[in-house]
Amino acid sequence: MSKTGNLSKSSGFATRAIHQGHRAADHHGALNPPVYMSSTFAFETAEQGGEIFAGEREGYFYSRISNPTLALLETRLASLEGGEAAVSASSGMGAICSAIWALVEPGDEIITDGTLYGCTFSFFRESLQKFGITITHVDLTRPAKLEEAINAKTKVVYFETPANPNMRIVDIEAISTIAHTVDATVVVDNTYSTPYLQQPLSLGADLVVHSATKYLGGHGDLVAGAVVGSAELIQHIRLVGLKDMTGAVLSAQDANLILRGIKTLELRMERHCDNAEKVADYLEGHPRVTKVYYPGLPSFPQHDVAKKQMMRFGGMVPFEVEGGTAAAKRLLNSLDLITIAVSLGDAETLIQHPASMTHSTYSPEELAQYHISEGLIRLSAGLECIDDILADLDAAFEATYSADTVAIADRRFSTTKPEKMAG
Ligand code: 4LM
Repeated sequence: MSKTGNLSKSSGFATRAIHQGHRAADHHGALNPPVYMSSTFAFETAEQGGEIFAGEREGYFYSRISNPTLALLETRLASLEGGEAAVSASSGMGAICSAIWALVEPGDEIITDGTLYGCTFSFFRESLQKFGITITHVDLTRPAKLEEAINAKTKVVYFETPANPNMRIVDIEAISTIAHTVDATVVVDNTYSTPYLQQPLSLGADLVVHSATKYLGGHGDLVAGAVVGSAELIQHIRLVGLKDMTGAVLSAQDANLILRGIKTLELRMERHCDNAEKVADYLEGHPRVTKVYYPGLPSFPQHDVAKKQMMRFGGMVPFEVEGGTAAAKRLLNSLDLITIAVSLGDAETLIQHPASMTHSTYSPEELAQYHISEGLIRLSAGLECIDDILADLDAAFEATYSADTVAIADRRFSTTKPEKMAG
């Protein structure tokens, strides 16, 4: 709320997350803003409608272009990311596609890191390449590699940091500096960090994209996305990428749920980080765990870069266990409280197997090439009591590696198939 609804940049993160952009006096004193469930907006005269369409007068006219509830969410997200403007979308993929389609033309090149969310990877590799855009995967954890690859055709440099699913960290400042030598637009997917932990625009990136389905919404009850950046770029993405190319507009109901979600983003992220740190410590000390990929661990290879650009290290804890994929699946099946599901950033602790789920868009060769192990397990630390999360993991490890479980699983694997086939 706040009387003016327009807080200064020096106001704290949580204060802006709760108040920015809402002036109660404009809405009968309502503490919470009304939800504008309207696809279209009435004009008082034909002339007024024409002027609004021509951009000569401010006003709403159709919710695919803008809507007051979406506008409030966009104002708030822009403030939290430190951008001039934002545009919301009906999914993270809707946001990414709307931004990228608006930035490139046939003949252009996009450089991306090879580790990306599975559908972002297939969007670049399959969808965009069909339209004459070259996609070059470069190891962006090594800025010198970008220096070698970048050229006059490079229009976009795109990455996630931490990257889904293996937490590779890209130095946003170093990559942005190199990308700007050829005026490429730097796009960072900040879904894993949220603006509470990391603000890519302040480190030189041009655009931030989000799957708001995750931490921003925070409750697993909606699918949404957003792009944040300069007013000029966002206007172009709204009027070309979103309005004409994807039409991926967010519903006002879901925008309202995200507005509610981000009021508690700071509190939730602190708890996600607390729980993830404890899970990472537990896993690192477990004799059956062969690798833990958590940037907060001093053993993580890019711990220093993460420390430089992130306030804390997020809620995602990928790891590998002894016995590879078969043991990984047994572990998942042995859990009770922790839910087997894709997505992340919810109140519930979620766990999944990227090679067969979120990253099944990668071929086995691509998984190997881009450092995504076939046996990798990805845990999204929820908000439950940490003792209960650890107890569930403990019981599942016990069940997975007890001599009986292994023997039964092995017997089932080696006998049932041939018998069935013979019958
Ligand atoms: C998942 N992720 O990983 P929508 N960017 C990142 C993501 O992780 C995702 C998207 C964009 C998962 C979904 C099943 C870093 C999604 C795409 O799903 O379109 O909102 O976001 O489990």
